[in-house]
Amino acid sequence: MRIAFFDSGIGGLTVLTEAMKRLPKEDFLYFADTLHVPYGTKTLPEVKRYVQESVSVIMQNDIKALVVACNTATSAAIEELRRMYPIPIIGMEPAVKPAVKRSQAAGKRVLVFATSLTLSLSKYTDLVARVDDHKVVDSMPLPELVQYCEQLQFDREEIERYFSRKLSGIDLGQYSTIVLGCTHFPYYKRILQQIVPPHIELIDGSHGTVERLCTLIGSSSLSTQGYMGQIEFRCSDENPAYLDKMARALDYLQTQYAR
Ligand code: DGN
Repeated sequence: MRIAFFDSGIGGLTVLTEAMKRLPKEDFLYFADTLHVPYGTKTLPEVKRYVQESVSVIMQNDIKALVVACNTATSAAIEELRRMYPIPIIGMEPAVKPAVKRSQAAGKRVLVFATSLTLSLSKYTDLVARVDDHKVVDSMPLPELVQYCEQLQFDREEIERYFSRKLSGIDLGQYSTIVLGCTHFPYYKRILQQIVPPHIELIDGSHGTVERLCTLIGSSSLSTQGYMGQIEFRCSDENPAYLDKMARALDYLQTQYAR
């Protein structure tokens, strides 16, 4: 049986890339809701409905676990999904907790990048309320970055200009950590790392999510031979050009982040 990954678009491939390293013998089904991408600028009822529709298609396959590889979809719908389906369902959580710990040690603040919807929902605001005793967490929505990513816009100068506009007027020296709270954002980790002061650490939730997946399916094996399984790509509008885009995006991630 396969493990399914789900996102509105190609963002979840950043999590799949991590899973391919930790579970090199597993087969995966990756499903993108291309009919409705992006989710981050839509309303909560809309996103709930789109997630339900996509997951009902995914569940028609033989699936042993589902990774909701999208922070927005996780915040909007994961509780309902867990009530509906009797398999392990793992979501994303912005890595605010480790970031706050680190910032306290450094006497600095934390900046969270995510979609507008993720930042507005109680899953995120409750998390911050729980872990941010000293009020060190700031946040910023970066909806355009999802659009850039969906267009496979990885041109360094263009992205640098975008970040300069977004971050102008912000004293980055006050931060120890930037949390990438959207699965589309790790595509830009390299570029961002070169823009921000070198002491800033960029962290995302992929590693934690994949660790949780390994625990829940009771399996993990590190391979020295690379990924050996099969991946099927699907998208809700069944557009062959998008399937090709997914393959190119995964290629990009693997060359950028080969470890
Ligand atoms: N990749 C999604 C996330 O992690 O929130 C957001 C993409 C989107 O649909 N806006």
